[in-house]
Amino acid sequence: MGQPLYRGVIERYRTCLPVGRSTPVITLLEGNTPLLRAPRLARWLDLPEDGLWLKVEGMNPTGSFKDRGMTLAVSKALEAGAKGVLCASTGNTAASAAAYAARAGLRCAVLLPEGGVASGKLAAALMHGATVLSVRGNFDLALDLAQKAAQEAGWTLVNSVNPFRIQGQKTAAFEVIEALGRAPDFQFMPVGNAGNITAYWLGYREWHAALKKGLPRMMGWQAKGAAPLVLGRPVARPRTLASAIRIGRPASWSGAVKAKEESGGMIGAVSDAEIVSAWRRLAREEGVFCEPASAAGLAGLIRYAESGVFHRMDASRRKGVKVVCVLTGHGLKDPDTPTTLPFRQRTLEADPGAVRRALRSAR
Ligand code: AN7
Repeated sequence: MGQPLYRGVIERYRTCLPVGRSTPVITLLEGNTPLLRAPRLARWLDLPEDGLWLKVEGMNPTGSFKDRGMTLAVSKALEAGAKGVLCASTGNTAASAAAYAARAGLRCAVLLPEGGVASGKLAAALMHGATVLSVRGNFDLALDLAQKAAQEAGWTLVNSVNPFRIQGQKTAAFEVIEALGRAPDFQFMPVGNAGNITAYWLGYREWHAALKKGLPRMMGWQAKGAAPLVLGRPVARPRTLASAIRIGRPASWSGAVKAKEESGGMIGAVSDAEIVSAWRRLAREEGVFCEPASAAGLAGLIRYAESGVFHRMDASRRKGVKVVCVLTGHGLKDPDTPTTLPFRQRTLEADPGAVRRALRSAR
């Protein structure tokens, strides 16, 4: 006999989640994502070869970490007899909500900032049959609208202000610990609405409470033009090329601050240029294509490493250091942003000589 079949995060972590025997389990087999070593980047950053690990959340069924929380939020909504589920989203939450609602046979409506959602995410929401509402305004305004509308219509809000979302998403921390055999020393990740950093910290703390083992320092990164947690105040008009984290008033503000403070971590801001550079480097050197927002965490790690922190660690400590970088979403969700970069793509005559000449000058 082989291993028992994997049945998604609710069944895998049932005893740690708020589900009962009668809760219907709506799953697309989310979770169980790879923790992938990144030896080239590690070497470059003065980390040991097995010191840098990528949590590849783009491998979830709808291409982002949102599925971990959505399996629980939609299962609980169905259990409670919801009329429908509703969310505001920069794209990934919408794609995930739409897919799980389809699976559950529930109605779904998504409020998106008009023109601010990557095409793969919009395509998914439409394909899964969600009612797609493009709001003339940014994500923060869409979230206000979604909260009011959910209350009025008696639909369930499945943004991360829904506590079941955070509960489901904490399972990623459990997986990291299982894969490494312990908690990492540092975890770098992007921060937008701040649900994910809140959820990881919850997961790490629960594990710590049970086993009294170590905790990571939580290193969260926002885009410079959308960095309310770094500025200490909301940003009215958030701007960044990383559309997923174009958020000016994070709903889980206090959760992010708590994660940072309790873990001895930090929340910093990286420029779009740093995000793009990290994003391309990851794709070229490690073969992992994430979406731009996901690269904000890696850009933060590069910034942190370049400040010499790892270099200055004494050799014995550095040898055992474990850094996790969470890659929250798949690059294929946002196929348009790469086309804005100055890549060279040549068109040839259908002629063997032309191909031969082109290969001679290939890198
Ligand atoms: C790829 O989909 O907010 O700090 O509406 O899609 O938990 O918000 C997406 C956020 C990071 C930030 N990376 O996570 C939405 C939405 C990706 C994302 C974040 C998002 P949070």
